[in-house]
Amino acid sequence: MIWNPGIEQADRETIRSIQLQKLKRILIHARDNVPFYREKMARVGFIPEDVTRLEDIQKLDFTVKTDLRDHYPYGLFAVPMEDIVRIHASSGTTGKPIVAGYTREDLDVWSECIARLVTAAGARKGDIAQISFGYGLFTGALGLHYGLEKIGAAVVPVSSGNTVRQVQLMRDFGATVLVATPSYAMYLAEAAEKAGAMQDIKLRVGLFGAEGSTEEMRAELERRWGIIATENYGLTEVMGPGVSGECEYKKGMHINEDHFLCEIIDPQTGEVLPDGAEGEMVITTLSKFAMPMIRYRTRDITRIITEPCECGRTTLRMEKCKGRSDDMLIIRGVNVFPSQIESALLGVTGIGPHYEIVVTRENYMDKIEVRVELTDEENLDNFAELERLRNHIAGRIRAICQLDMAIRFVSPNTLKRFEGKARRVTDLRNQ
Ligand code: DLL
Repeated sequence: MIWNPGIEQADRETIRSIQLQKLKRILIHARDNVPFYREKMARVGFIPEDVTRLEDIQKLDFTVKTDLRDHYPYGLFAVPMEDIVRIHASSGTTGKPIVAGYTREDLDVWSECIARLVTAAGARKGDIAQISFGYGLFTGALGLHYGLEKIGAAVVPVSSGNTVRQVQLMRDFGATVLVATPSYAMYLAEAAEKAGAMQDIKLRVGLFGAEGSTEEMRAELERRWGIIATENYGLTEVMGPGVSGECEYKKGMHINEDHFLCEIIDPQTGEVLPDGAEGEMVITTLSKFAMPMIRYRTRDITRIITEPCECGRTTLRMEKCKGRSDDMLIIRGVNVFPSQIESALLGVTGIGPHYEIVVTRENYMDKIEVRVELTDEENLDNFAELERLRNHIAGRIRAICQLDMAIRFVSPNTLKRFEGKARRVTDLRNQ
């Protein structure tokens, strides 16, 4: 089922003309109402009324996270405060939070974007959707909440935490859709298995997102829950979830192109790359009136897929994110994304799906240790088996990352579990 065939199956020319018309409108709105954008445009003599092609936007500089921090909290809002009806924020790891405001129309657009994506993933009227994202300033929970209600699903706003009770509610309420981060979905699966509840759970679809996960992690989640696990993408700065999401074919995330104009750039040089090339995603919001974002650098590394999708939607897709450019580890000069290590680990028999990566520096040499849980406690004393497993894992990692990493085995259920976004990397090199 396609929620909005008029847009999701429009021909490319129609999409581009909608984008152009909306781009012009939002650029004018940004210039007229946000001094930051007015100055940005004035510096290069940019006149929104003169825009005739989508590519004209390349004349403008990028907007970056520090621009939002510098204008904390409301300095990039483009409407009077009385027109703002919702405020969200993302905590970030350092510094001031990133704040996002929404007008009533922005909220309607948000629900529409989510309605399309959850429908594409297979959610329907009649589904019971357990939302296990944390409710609060985080955009994930309320974003999915209103979009799922819009399609007629019954939303169960459980929020995150209290994992044992989550499993009980999932069983008792008959949840058919689970909304969570992939890492929390994995933790919940373990809890459901431990409680012997799996056979009574009716989940059908997983709507996962807010953090990266590999195909191997997806396969593990699908196997454990017996579901189809889909992924969606977004960020607070431009809306929250709702930018893009997978359909049932799981071949990239369909972009809501009438609301987001996406470019891929070389993260080093800022040069715009052709469709298909890997680089950093840059997003311009085409419909967000409270806080337009013009050429926002997401730091997320992905590529745009233009080949038609079997589902019949004509929208461009973005590939699963490889990681964030600022998550990339440089180990003895070699670039490594944590997602590559995850790919190497998942699916290895004898270890669980949780892991931690610890980076240190000794005598000017970077050292990286990967900690994994054994599934069988008894193997901790089986030297021969541990050596075999260690060599096997180290070999898989070497093949993918071209690096040697130390592998440390720990007892089952001892690594940290996450209820929201997982933090798997500890980099102690600068301490
Ligand atoms: O995580 C919005 C969201 C909520 C998306 C729920 C999907 C589902 P922030 O907290 O601002 O917003 O974090 C945004 O999270 O720039 C990516 O680095 C990362 N991220 C989000 N979705 C994915 C994904 C929400 N599917 C940041 N794959 C983004 C990889 C993702 N990374």
